[in-house]
Amino acid sequence: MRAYIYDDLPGDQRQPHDSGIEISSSELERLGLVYVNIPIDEEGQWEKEIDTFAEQRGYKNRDRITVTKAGLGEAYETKIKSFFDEHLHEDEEIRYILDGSGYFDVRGSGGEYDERWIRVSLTKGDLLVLPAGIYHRFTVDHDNAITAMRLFQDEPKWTPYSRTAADTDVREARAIYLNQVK
Ligand code: KMT
Ligand code: NI
Repeated sequence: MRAYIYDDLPGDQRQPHDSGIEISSSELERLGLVYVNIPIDEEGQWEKEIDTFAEQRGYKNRDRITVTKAGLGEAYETKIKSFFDEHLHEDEEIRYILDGSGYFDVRGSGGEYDERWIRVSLTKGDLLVLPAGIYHRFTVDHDNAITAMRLFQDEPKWTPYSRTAADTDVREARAIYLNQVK
């Protein structure tokens, strides 16, 4: 995992867009992100560690998602553009990277990087929890391949509320989130 300010320059979303400004783990924590690394070992110890983490945080369900150019064919470019639309959810978004790599961009809120995109680069073994109500987006990187485990609290509530919709900014999850980062 590495986190840095997105450079906001035009160009393919899959490029690093690395401004060179590093973001500390304490700033990520302030924004409500939770990050851990659980190396994927051949003995399968990682699965026990995921079970423990899930139990501690009350994640009862899980599935796997694979996003690859080869797997999605014609739909690929459309799919990755849809993941890259700025949105929020009313629940946490939890991703454990099983293979490949990708970027989660989260909006800075308050502090030095208010409203800047913070790019969190994830590779195999990284587990990231985005808090409910945080604006974010996702993209694969130039390798065009990621497989992730998605964990859920109860019933998966996957609805992405796009920031472009008039009522997203006034959702309760957004208000609760903003109160937490203040
Ligand atoms: C999401 O919600 O943006 C995704 O699940 C993207 C693929 S998982 C790394
Ligand atoms: Ni999302």
